[in-house]
Parts: sequence; structure tokens; C-alpha cells
Amino acid sequence: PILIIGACGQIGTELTIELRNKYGADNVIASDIREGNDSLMQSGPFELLDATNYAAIEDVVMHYDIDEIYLMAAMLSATAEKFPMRAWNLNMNSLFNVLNLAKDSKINKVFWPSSIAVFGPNTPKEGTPQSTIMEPSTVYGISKQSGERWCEYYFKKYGVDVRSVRYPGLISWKTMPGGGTTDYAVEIYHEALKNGHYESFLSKGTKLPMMYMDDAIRATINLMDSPAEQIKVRSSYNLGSMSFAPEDMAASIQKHIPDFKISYAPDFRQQIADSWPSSIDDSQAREQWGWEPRFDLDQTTEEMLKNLGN
Ligand code: VAH
Repeated sequence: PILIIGACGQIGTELTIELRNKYGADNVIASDIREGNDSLMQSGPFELLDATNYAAIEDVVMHYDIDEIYLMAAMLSATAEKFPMRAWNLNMNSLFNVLNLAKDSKINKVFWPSSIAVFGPNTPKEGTPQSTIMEPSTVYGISKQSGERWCEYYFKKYGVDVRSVRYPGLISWKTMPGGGTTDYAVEIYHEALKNGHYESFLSKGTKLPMMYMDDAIRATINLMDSPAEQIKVRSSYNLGSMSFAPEDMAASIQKHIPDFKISYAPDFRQQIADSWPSSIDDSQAREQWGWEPRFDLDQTTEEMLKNLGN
């Protein structure tokens, strides 16, 4: 069986649905610090679980005979700047708990998400390479860079089968994202439908690597299903699909809602976004485990407006 820690989050919610479709609801245990929405709670087993509590995770692992853990709980970039020590504690101790369960052979495979936030202001911005300068300037980015180093260490030293991707900004409609710098790319669709206007907290020209959630979920499961010998990167894989700025999203939305207007009021998140890459070189993911994105910006816009508009 699989345990998803952080199953109520933006990615966790959709991973839970997809993995339950694939393996059967009773083989996928959802857990989070708080209960989720009705559809999640009614779709299979759920446990209230604090990701920083080793004994509590171990209890769930033993009770359900868990083989694999997807650790999706974290404090994201914008919120982490407001609570640095809480973010460090959650993001790092949850990872140590899961890596140590694997090191002690209580589970045998781990997925842990990294992020383009591991890159910093002096990282090459276009076609950011898999291995390059990484001086993250956010608490979240520092925690993800440290987490990558620990994942690779546990693989090399203890043979822990931990796998990871550096997610770009993710766009989805099933849940609202929580506390990210790329959340503008989700909010814009809600606002476009509600009042035909969106005031973006990132300025015009802020180009970031982004991905539609269906692609991100497919990449995650594809990586976890790949034979271990194909996985040459045990820190975290660059993963890319599209890159765009707020004005590109507005143009895409205007193909469906011609009167939609965007305005700009950059806030503290602008500085975070400015420290991140504009586009990503994900050739190693493509070569080693067949990564291939499917959704571009217009297809994403169609999906978002169709599903949010109902
Ligand atoms: C955030 N959505 O904004 C997350 C992600 C690359 C962005 O890490 O913090």
C-alpha cells in the first residue's frame, strides 16, 4: 500500500485521486494535518497525521503495511518567508522522518518533491541545467536544496530508493494552491470567470516555468514506476513543460473571454519570482525515464476555464 502525506494539498489531492484510480482506493492511504474536502474523505482511507512526528508516521506505516510514501507536505515559498523556522522544521523534519523509515527498511520507496525554487539569482535563467549554480535566496528554496542533498546522501549511503522532481509552478482547478509565488497562475482563472479582471502580484514580463497539474501527476507516477537502474539522478530531476509571463496568460484567456483585463500590483513575491529561472532544461528526465509534457498554455486555459466554469 501507498501512504500520501499532505494529501489535502494542491498536488497531494490529485496524486491521491490518480493513485487510487491506478491501485484501488484501499491501497492508497491519504493523510494530512487536517481533514480534506468531502470527495477526498469519502474516496478511501484517511489518517490525521503530523508529518513532523516520526512515531505517528511509523504507526500508520505499520498499521497499513505501507510500502511507499509520497511526502507532499511542505510550507511553500511565500508563506515560508513569513515563518522561516516553522517552514524549515516542517520541510526538513518530515523528510528526515520518511528517509529514516526507508533507511530502516520499514518502507521501500519514497517520492519527495523539489522545486525550481532550489535555483537562485545567479543561476543561468534560460534553459537552466540539471547541474548548475544553486544559491537559493528563499527559505523554501534553501529547504528544497538541502532536501535534495539529503535524498542523494540516503541513496548513496543507505541505498534508499528516493525519487524526486523539481516541480515548476503548477496550475490546477481541483484545489486552491496554498502560499506559493506561482499561485497567481491559478487565481487568474478564478478571477477571470468571477469578475473579468485580475490584479497580478507578479509584474508584466515575469516569465516562469509552469506546468498543468495533469502533466505533473503523470510525470510523478512515471518516475516512480520506472526501473531503479534507469534513475541516474537521486537529488531531483529538472522537469519542464512551458514558460510564460502574466501577460501571456491574459492573452490566452482573452481568446475565451475577450473583455478580460489584467493589471499589475507586484508585492513581496516579485522578488522571489525574480530569483527563479525563466525556463528549464529537463533533457535528463526525457532521456532517462521518457518524460514528455502534453499541455501548453492554451490547452491549460481551456481545461481551467471549462472545469472552473461549470
Ligand atoms: C511555490 N508553487 O510557489 C510553489 C512552487 C516553483 C513554485 O515551488 O512556492
